[in-house]
Amino acid sequence: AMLDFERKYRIRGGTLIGGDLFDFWVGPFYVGFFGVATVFFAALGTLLIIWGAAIGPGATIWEINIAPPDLSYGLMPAPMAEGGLWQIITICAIGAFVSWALREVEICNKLGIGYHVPIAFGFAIFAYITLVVIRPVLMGAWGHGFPYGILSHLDWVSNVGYQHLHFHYNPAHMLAITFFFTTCLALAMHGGLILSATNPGKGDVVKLPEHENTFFRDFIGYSIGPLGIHRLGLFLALSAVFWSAVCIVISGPWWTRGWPEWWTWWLDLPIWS
Ligand code: BCL
Ligand code: UQ1
Repeated sequence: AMLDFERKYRIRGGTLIGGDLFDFWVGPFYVGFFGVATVFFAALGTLLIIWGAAIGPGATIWEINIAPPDLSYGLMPAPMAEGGLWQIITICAIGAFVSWALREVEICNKLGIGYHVPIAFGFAIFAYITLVVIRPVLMGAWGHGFPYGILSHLDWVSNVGYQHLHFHYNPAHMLAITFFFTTCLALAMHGGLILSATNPGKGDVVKLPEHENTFFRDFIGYSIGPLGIHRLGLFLALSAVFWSAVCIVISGPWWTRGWPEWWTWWLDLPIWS
């Protein structure tokens, strides 16, 4: 059944492409040109993954591995069974992710709200494109992309990590991890605070932002506020993904040695001598 506010907000327009052509809903889902595009790319990509799994060696889901072409292919298209499949699946993945983001934009347009959600998703897409397009292009071969497989992509992360001796010394990786962990801290505090205010216990009334602010002012002398915490949360989460993309795009294209060695700039500071 359609909720009354759904009926109210199901208005025409706000599409980026195709005018009224796909401007309709299927059940609860808005379709749009980009809904059709998402389904197309996702379905094609999934079928190609199933094909890749079928021609691959493994017998279980863990062994599925659709690898990028050998480094010797450089930035050329490769034969299907030798990485061409990976190349087309990558195109389908990017097509599906970008279409999904643009469908979010169309929904924002209909509602007259900001583009925060598609922009946030855009950061995740940017991290993925950094891994499978930007860094491989900068390094001159699609073979630097990561393989599509549950265990094989873990092996790739480990191998690329150890190629740089000790990836924890990568300063951008440090920042990314710190932002990921701080995001968890912020969401745990926020979730806890909201639930504490809205679940006062039997017979007591629900508490409002004044109580929330007062808790944190009593506790640490500062409250960022109920709107501020969401700005902070978005900033922390986007920063985590942004610095992730940075940490991998500088590993190889810019810094080719072990990451511990990068810190010699610190030991070389004139203040020590
Ligand atoms: Mg490390 C990367 C944390 C140890 C080597 N590492 C990362 C980062 C993150 C991290 C900062 C991955 C997140 C990311 O990119 O998000 N590493 C981390 C932590 C430790 C750690 C916390 C730890 O020890 C506690 N790393 C190590 C060790 C090294 C190492 C020391 C191995 C030996 N690490 C590497 C390497 C890499 C990382 C190499 C990276 O390449 C990676 C990185 O920075 O990549 C950018 C970004 C998010 C995405 C890319 C997801 C994109 C999602 C897309 C757009 C949408 C998908 C939709 C989906 C298919 C739909 C599904 C359908 C639904 C189910 C219906
Ligand atoms: C906070 O200050 C606040 O405003 C009242 C919230 O909104 C409900 C919160 O969820 C949190 C976690 C805080 C505290 C956060 C900081 C950074 C002081």
